[in-house]
Amino acid sequence: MVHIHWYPGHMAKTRRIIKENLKLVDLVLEIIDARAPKSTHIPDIFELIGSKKLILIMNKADLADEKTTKLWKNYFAEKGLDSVSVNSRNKAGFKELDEIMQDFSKQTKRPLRGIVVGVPNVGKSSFINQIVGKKAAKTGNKPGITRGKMWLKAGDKLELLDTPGILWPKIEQESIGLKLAFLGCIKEELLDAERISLKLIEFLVKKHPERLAARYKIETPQSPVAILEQIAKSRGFIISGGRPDTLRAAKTLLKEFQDGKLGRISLEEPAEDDELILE
Ligand SMILES: Nc1nc2c(ncn2[C@@H]2O[C@H](COP(=O)(O)OP(=O)(O)OP(=O)(O)O)[C@@H](O)[C@H]2O)c(=O)[nH]1
Ligand SMILES: [Mg+2]
Repeated sequence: MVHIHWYPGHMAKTRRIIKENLKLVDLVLEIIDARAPKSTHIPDIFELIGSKKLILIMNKADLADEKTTKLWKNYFAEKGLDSVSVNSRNKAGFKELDEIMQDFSKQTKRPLRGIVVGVPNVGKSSFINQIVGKKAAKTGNKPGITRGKMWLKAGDKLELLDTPGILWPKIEQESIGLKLAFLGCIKEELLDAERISLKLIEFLVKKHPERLAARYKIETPQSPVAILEQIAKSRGFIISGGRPDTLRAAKTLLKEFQDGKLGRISLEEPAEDDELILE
């Protein structure tokens, strides 16, 4: 099991901020990672936002398998939920989001007010920067960078509140915890990088052995531990006594996976598991 100790104080504060600001907003933009739309989704979002309009933003779509992202879009549509796939680095997909918001804004006679929520590191700040059109919110590749709160103007039709990432209380399934770890949504200090990377290797061997082999110039029909050692050796990560530095290899693999260096890879498909609690 992935043992993660969340920060209950910080989390309760985030939830309180969101609840306090909900009465001010017309819609909630939940940023999720397109590579794992289920696992990066806040499980009890509706408990938190009540009947506010929700739009699911599948961010980092450039790193996910395109076909799988389409399956997710259909899946959400079947549940009656609006979703868009976007890339917050180059603004791809933002036009479709604009259209959804235009449609929705016909109901109000003033600029829409929205709130952006999501688990750590899914790209909330990057998304806001793109939609606001200038470097407004701080971004970084480590979870938990955003702290305070602020309202930002996104053109004359929308105003957004940036919030810290929500940390949710329990990861009830090990697979969800693992995917969050693979995607960098959990603070590195809280993780056993080697153990997580062995799980990632298991997944890659099953689904994309050729990519693992090609990137690290290794043979894949081996145990995950042997593969991790091979990665260390092929990168020249050696510690005293000539032993492979598997911790460094583990961190490298995780980082490179997160950055899409192994290609576009989705971690889950809607058909695999229908336990997504969206209603
Ligand atoms: N490839 C790709 N990378 C992205 C995208 N959006 C964000 N990133 C990267 O993901 C990392 C995290 O982005 P942030 O915008 O800081 O994420 P956040 O959700 O605000 O993170 P916290 O505030 O720490 O919870 C950064 O390295 C971004 O450059 C995207 O659409 N595609
Ligand atoms: Mg942020």
